[in-house]
Amino acid sequence: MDEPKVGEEPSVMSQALSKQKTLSRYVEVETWKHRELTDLQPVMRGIESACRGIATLVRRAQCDEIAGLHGNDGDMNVQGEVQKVMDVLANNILAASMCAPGKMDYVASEEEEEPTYCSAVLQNAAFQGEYAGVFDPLDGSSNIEAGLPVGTIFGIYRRPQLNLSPERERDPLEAIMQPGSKLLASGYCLYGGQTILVLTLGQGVHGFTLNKPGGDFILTQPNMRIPARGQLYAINEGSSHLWEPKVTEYVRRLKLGEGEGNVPHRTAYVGAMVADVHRVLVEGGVYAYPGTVDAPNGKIRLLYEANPMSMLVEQAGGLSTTGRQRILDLKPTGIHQRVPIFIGSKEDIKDLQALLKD
Ligand code: AHM
Ligand code: MG
Repeated sequence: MDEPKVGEEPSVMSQALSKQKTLSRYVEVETWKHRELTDLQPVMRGIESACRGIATLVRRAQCDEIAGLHGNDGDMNVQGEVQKVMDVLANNILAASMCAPGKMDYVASEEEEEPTYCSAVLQNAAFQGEYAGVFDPLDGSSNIEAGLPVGTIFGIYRRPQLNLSPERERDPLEAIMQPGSKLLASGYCLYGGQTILVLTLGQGVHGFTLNKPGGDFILTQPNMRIPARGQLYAINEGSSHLWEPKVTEYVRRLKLGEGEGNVPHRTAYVGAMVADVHRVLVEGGVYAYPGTVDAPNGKIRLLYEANPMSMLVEQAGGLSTTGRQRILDLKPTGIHQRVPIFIGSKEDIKDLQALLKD
């Protein structure tokens, strides 16, 4: 893609701009090529608009005094975590934007105990859509008050076509209780120095950057591929005394670069999965949130965080595992289930799998 250069004639500049591929153009072309994805086009437009809106809110959070807690002392969400005003706002924006195009049946969010049915949002009791969405509306929201990066994570499933007898009721949650390998699309928006939307429709991973507030997402990182080995790891080392010994040993080997072809890894931890996984996707390495003695399944939610991120990273040539099982093969047992996760460069993750097998 030709980038306009500072000082170039305006005509050269506008020609270069006209060649830039936008997210909506990319989605349009992909959904023409893959007919089974056609109806995803309006859903993606909804997500794009939500990311744009949340980016604006994040930028203004301090000035508009919405960086703090929700409710008097902070309301709790279903995870037992204190909610921020921004968690609630981002949640409402995403639910409304995903339902508005009239294609989604329901959306399930990290912030809500039960899924939101789009029939209620659309005020049409008879409405049934063909897709279901999952999202973490504001990942890493504890970063908000300090003005540090946060993100949005999303995934989209098709509702399975089941031949049920009339008397057997459909399980309303059947779509999102499928393994992550059934995701049709997933992605994240990173609200940092720039707003970046990274997407997979199952045909590779592409990164788009918002060119100005309220503007277009421009394809800036086509065909993202994660290096086979990295040189960094992102993990909350404050919990290392609570890890299983083999995880401690794995991190020791990462640091020292022990093992065939390994190199010393430095540590870098933002504390927002979207930002940490984005850096791993670009530079290679490992993001991990292991289980601990007091929380054996760790903190990361399977439906809203682990599965969409695992689809993206696998599509970019990486791996994602609990340490013992591929994340995308897990059959969910609950909509707010948590899982330990190690995700990133193929060779780095294979070292962990080998260590845990011994
Ligand atoms: P959240 O979705 O409630 O913000 O929690 C998930 C976040 C991840 O983005 C991040 O990697 C992790 O929690 C950080 O947790 P900790 O402070 O325990 O390291
Ligand atoms: Mg999160």
